[in-house]
Amino acid sequence: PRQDTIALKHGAHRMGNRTDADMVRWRSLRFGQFIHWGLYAIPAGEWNGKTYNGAAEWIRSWKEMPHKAYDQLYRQFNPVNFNPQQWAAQAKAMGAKYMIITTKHHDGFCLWPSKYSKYTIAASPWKKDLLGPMIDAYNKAGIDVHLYFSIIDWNHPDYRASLKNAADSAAGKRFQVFVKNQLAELLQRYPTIKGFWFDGTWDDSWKNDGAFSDELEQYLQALHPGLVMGSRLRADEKGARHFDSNGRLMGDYEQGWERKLPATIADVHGNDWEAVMTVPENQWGYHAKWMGHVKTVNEILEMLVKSVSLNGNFVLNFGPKADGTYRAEEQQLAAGIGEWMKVNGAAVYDGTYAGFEKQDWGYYIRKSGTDSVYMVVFNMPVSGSLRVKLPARTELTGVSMMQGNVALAPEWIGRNEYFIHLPNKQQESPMVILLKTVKGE
Ligand code: JFZ
Repeated sequence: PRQDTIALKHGAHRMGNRTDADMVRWRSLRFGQFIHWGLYAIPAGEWNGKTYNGAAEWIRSWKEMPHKAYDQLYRQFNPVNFNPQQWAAQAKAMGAKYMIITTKHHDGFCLWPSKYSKYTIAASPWKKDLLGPMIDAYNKAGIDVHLYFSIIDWNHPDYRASLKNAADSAAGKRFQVFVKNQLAELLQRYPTIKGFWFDGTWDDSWKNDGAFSDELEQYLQALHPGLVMGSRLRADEKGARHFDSNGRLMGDYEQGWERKLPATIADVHGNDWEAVMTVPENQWGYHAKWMGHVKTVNEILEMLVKSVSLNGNFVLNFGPKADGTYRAEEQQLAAGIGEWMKVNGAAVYDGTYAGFEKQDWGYYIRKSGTDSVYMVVFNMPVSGSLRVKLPARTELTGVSMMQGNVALAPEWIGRNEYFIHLPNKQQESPMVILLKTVKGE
């Protein structure tokens, strides 16, 4: 291993990926659901007859919407059609194995009745906890739950983006205690959660106190051993985020893949990673008027498969409406993804980088620790023939189509290359072929 050049107290504390059971589990799940739900679902990207072109959950920062108006929305938050069992059933049918829910976004509104804030679900007409029933329903459906938590808090009087004087510093200290209290409260109330997904950590007040985020991470690990937390939480003592000043990843996985994916395995530097993706261009919370391209089932499947083929997890975002229901586009998308996953999910779960030379037809995924390699075909060649080049000292012992378990006879091209000829060149969705291999001399 290369030598670190800078001595750091609050840099990375681990070399390489975590190998414990909780992390192995997280890594095997591969497909997650993100949910952005909060007060921003009420204006839904519109105020006073005007449409906000930014992300719906950021509407409070729009000059057209007075803070005062936004900060009264909690008086209307009443998701009468909220059905956590239905939410969990939809996620399960889609094939998601974990879920990340916004406990508190930048606006500071808490979906749980936090005893450290008055700005919570308890003050709304709904009154009751939303997180507890949601976590229970998802867990019952066999889905792990992680909690999104924004450090930026537009509602808290002590939050400062930067600390400019002694009064700011004092407020900053109080704010840190508040954050610690809320996180401990979440762990205490919801002991089945598997991790935190931190956000809103880019302000100077946070970046310039690497000691605090380091201690916070260790404090949470001690309260709840095995917790999974990404690289967005911490900064080192020089203000470097995600990667410390020596270029080493902080946290359990790289959390910077936001609405973008790595292109090749070299881009992930051997680290665990997760990508989060919106359905339209850039909307996380519910926006009544989606702008720009809306991703299709096949586009999402390709992103999921590509992520897994490069050792990553893929998380698809949903933005439920204020009444607790999902827009039709999201319901249809979830159902369409689920249809494919039902047949082909085995290629995704517990999938890893295969170590095969990439071909233009799509992606290889290796079932972790085995000689089973899936080919997921997104770009069918007009010839109907798929080229496979085996790595050195690998033999092909079986080829079959996932759908219907139909055996195929590969044609040997020469050296270590084969063609797989497909009976049908027409395909409406990505098709999967399973290769069985053995290691030779
Ligand atoms: C943040 C939030 O501001 C946004 O509302 C949403 O919750 C999203 C998941 O996270 O937005 C970001 C954060 C980081 C990057 C981009 C948008 N980034 O690192 O490129």
